[in-house]
Amino acid sequence: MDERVHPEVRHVAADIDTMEVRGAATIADAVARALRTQAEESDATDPEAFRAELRAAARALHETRPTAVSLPNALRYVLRGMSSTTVEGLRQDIVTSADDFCQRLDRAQADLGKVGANRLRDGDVIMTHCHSTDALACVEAAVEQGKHIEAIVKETRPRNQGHITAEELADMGVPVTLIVDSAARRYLNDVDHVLVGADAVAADGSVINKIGTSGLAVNARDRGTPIMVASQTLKLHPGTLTGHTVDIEMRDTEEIIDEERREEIGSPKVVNPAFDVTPPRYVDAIVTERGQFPPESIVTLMRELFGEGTSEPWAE
Ligand code: RUB
Repeated sequence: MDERVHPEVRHVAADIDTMEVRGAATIADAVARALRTQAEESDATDPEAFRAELRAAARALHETRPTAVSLPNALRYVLRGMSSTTVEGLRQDIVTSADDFCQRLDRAQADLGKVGANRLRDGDVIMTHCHSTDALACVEAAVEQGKHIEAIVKETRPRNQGHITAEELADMGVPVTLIVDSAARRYLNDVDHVLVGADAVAADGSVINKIGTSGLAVNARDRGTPIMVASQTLKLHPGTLTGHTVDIEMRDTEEIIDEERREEIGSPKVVNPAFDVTPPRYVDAIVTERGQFPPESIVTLMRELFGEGTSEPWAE
């Protein structure tokens, strides 16, 4: 790694890589704070060296995981704050834009939660997949409105993020039933809403989220169960406006099976994609802090927010 990258930033990058820090919004918050640290600790003596150091830190953070677009969107937001002509000025620019970003993130999640809560009725049962802070914000807001919500939580192999969801729902006072992923279809009849988050939303309204989301959505559509995606606008993928596709992360196969067991069962090839793509026709609503959108109209919001495309300010 580039030697200009501060040890604390390396630490954050390693935590994202190993999923100690995970989930699109949490990753975005962590990288914004990491750039703030890099700026505060920088001993660059001229503005160009300072800018180059910040770009190096951003690249190190960007290389960790490829799918959650909140990560590059966060880097872009913070780096674009640099407008001063002195090192001290630039340092303050980064501190201000990182703080502003983290505050906006929190506010967006709270606002999104209120929109999502309006879709939930008293007595509703939701089914969740993985762990999404945006999705849980909707449940939390509904509970705060006095609604009784129950949840069927998919465990989400191989990393079992469903356990985190179960724990956080229990803390909100929501009764939880934990199921293995393959039991989802069986229990969809008991469910009023499938509620998931997003790592990225493409210009055509496709939702990129934890592997298994698309199968759940297809099954839910078959059963007539509405599928709600909680996704603050930070997850909108600007590159898809200009024809880029979203890179799906392939993770270590040891997350699924260890080497010894794999050999015992005849050394099959093992693949471990972390995310999948749910086409817009299986999504009923994308809930953002700007209101809810049918997936087909998300492109209008993207154009408003990003224009026709973006460049990467951390590129050399
Ligand atoms: C997390 C995941 C979450 C989204 C949204 O995957 O797929 O649904 O990131 O989360 P992983 P949030 O565990 O591999 O990071 O709403 O918190 O941004």
